[in-house]
Amino acid sequence: MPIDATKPYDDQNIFAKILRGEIPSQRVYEDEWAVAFHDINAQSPIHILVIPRGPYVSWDDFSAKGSDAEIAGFIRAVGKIARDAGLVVPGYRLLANTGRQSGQEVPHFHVHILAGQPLGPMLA
Ligand code: IU
Repeated sequence: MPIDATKPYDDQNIFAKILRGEIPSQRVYEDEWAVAFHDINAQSPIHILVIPRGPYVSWDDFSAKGSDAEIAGFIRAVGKIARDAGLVVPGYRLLANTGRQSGQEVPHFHVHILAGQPLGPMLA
């Protein structure tokens, strides 16, 4: 069920639980600002989700309320994860669904890193 991106943060959402280590995930990276893990329903051979440590519902929430340090730290982490995974030369796609019409399901801001095959047109 897609979420309303304007609703308050719910600290019982599944990614909050993953962040706190209450639910297992296949972590590939973590630092002060971000945690990354494999998507359980991968849409491409490489499908990594990157989440900020802070409590933000969506891209809208994060970009409006995140501190400059959190935003910079998060963006640098996304770049580093892709770089360290060797994705720069073959290429990769970043995706951040926001709210109902995008299909965002989990109400903790996340960026999808998709790679490992030709990804086709944007809305396919
Ligand atoms: P979305 O942008 O909110 O639609 O993406 C949520 C993603 O979270 C989606 O690709 C799911 O497969 C993924 N996911 C997950 O990796 N682990 C989970 O426990 C749940 C969803 I629930």
